[in-house]
Amino acid sequence: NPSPDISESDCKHLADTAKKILNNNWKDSFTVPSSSQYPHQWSWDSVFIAMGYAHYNQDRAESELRHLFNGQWKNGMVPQIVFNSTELNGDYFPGYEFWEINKSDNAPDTVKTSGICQPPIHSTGVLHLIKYAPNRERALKFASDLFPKLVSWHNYLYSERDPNNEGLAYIRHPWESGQDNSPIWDSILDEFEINKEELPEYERKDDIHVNADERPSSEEYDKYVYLVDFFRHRNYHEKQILDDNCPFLVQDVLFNTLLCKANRDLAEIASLIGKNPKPFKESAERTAEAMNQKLWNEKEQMYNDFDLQTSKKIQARVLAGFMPLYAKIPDESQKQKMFDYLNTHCFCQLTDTCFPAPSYDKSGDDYSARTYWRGPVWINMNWLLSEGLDQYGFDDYVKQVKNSIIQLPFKSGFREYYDTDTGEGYGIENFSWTAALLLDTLY
Ligand code: 2M8
Repeated sequence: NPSPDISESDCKHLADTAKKILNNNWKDSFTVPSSSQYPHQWSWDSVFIAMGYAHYNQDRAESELRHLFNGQWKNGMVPQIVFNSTELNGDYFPGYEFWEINKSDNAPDTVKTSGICQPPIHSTGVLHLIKYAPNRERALKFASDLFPKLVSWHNYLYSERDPNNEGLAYIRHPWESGQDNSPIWDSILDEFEINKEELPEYERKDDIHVNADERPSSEEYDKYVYLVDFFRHRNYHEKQILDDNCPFLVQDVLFNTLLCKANRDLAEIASLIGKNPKPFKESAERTAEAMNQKLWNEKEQMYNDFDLQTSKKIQARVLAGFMPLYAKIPDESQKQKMFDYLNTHCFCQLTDTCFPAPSYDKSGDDYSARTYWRGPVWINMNWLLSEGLDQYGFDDYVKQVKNSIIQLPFKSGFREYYDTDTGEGYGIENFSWTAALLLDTLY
C-alpha cells in the first residue's frame, strides 16, 4: 500500500469496489470505459484495463485484447473504437454508421470499428500480462498468438504514418492522441476554417451524462467531425489524406513515447517466445533518437509535439511533455531538467498540498481545473508518470504520484478525472481505467 494515510482494510475495500466496477462494465468479452458515457470498446482503455485484470483474472485480460484485435484493420491499424453491436444506438456520437468505414478496402469485413487509432500501448500491455499473470506459460502462449498482430500494428505506424521515414509516427485527429481537447491542439484547430454548410449534420451525445462545461467546446467538436468527414471522403486512404493536405498532422510526444516503449516491450516479448528481438530494438532506438532530435525543447525543459503543417514545435506546457521518461528516452541531463520543472507549483511540488499531476501547467492563463484534458488529473497519466520517474530513481515524487492514484478514488470515487487542488472528481463515474490502474498500483 503506497498510500500512508489509508488503512489496509480501506485499501482492500477500495480494491473490491474497483473489481465491481470492472465487472459491471464487462460486456461478455470486453470492458467498456463506462456503461453510459462510452458504451463501446476503446483501444488504449482496454490495454490499461487488461493491465488491471492481469493480476486476478487472466481470462478477461486475454479476452479484452483478443476482442480489440479482432477489429484490427487489414493494413494493421488497431482502431480507436470497436463498436458494441448490442449498443449501436447507445448514447455515443459518432456511432458506427457515421464513420462509413466500408469505404476503405482496409476495414475489417465484419467487425464494426471507427476509422482512426489511439496510442500504441498494446505490446506493453501484453508484456505486463506475461510479467504479472498467475499462469505465465499461458500468457506466453497468448503473446505468441498475438505477436504477428502486434508486429503488423507497429509496421502500420512506421509505414503509413511516417512519410518522411523519420522514426516518428503522425496522428491526424486529436482523438488519436487520447487527449481530446488538450491545449496542444489549440493553435491548429484555431487555424483551420471550416465551412459550416459543408459540415455534416450531427448531434453531440457526450454532454448527456457529463456537465457540458467539463467537455470540449462546440467549436472543437465541429473540427473533430470535420476531420472524420475529411477521412471518409477519402476512403481512409492514407496517401490521399496526406496529398489533400489534411489540416491536422502532428508528431505527438505521448503517442511516440508509447510507440518507442511498445517496441522495447515487443523486443522483450520476441526474446521470450523465441523470435528475433533486433528489429524492434532498432525501431525503439530510432524513435527515441528522433524524439530527442526533433521534439526536445531545451528552453521549456520538456518535449513538445511537432506540427507537420507549419513545420513548427507546438509549445504547450502539458504533462504529456514529461512522458518520454516512461520510455527512458531522456538522458541524465534532460531528466534532471524535466524533473526540476515538474517539481514546481506548475505541476504540484513535493511540498505542495495538491494531488499530482495536473494534465496542464497550472500557471497557464488557460489552465482549467475541471475541463477534461485541459488541467485535471488523469489516473492513466499518473500511472505512466510514476512508472517513468521510477526508472530514474525519483522515489519521493513516485510515492506522491502513486498516493494520488489511491487517494483520489478513495476520496471521490472512481471518476474519469480529478481536481488537482481539491481532489474533487469530475467526468463520468465508475470509470474503468481508474479502477484497473488503481488495482495495478495496489497489487
Ligand atoms: C475520451 O475520448 C473519446 C474519443 O475517443 C470521447 O471523448 O468521446 C478520451 O479521454 C480518450 O483518451 C479515451 O480513450 C476515451 C474513452 O475513455 O474517452
